[in-house]
Amino acid sequence: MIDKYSPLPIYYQIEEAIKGRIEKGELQEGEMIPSEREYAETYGISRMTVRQAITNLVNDGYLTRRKGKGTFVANQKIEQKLGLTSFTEDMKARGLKPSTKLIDFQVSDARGKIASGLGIHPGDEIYEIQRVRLADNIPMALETTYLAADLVKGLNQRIVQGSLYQYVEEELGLSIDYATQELEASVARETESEVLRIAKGTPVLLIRRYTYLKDGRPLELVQSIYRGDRYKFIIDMQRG
Ligand code: 16G
Repeated sequence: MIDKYSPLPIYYQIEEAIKGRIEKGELQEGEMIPSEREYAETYGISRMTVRQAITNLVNDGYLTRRKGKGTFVANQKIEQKLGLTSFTEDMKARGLKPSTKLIDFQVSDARGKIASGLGIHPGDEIYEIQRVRLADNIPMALETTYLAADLVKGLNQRIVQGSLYQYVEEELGLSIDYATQELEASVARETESEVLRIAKGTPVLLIRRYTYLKDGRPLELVQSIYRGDRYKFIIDMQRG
């Protein structure tokens, strides 16, 4: 499989071979890969070369090293297209079971940026909801959602443990139309790391979404922390 006369560096060829096996499912998530020594012997190359290939795959998120144990195939990330979909829809479309752990549900008074973002007056009532979103029981994101109580009528704890978008569209008959979203790199703080079951300081994606209805009224402000080891967002772009 390795071509020593190829212009492609040997470490790169090894990298592609391992990646290929992961993509074909010959090496499964969580499976331990052969040791550097084994690879070196199989391919008749130096351990240094193998190490370089493995380090690159670790850096690219294909493999993870566990101290004193070995190198394993990393969990593959969920690829999410940036469309105006809900968490429930996204997970179902992937054949994963969505669930929600409600952390907080409060009715409070709108203040500052939240009031202006929701197009309401300071002091107007809002729902402030904090939810951990899980896929097949694995925590994926921590979401804090703000909604105007006057617009999203009758919301309760039970409803937000299911799909908020489904309630808004099917029960309230409102048409969700568009959103703007900001994406930023960040690291998990103490509370976030606990609920997402990741180490403190792990890279995460911070997303802010402002969603609007067809008539232009703001529906929600959402701040989410997505696990960087589980998620990648894909943006389609077109010129012109
Ligand atoms: C997604 C949205 C969030 C929305 C939620 C509704 C992002 C970054 N966020 O998580 O804005 O509130 O879906 O999901 O995509 P639900 O209908 O399952 O409650």
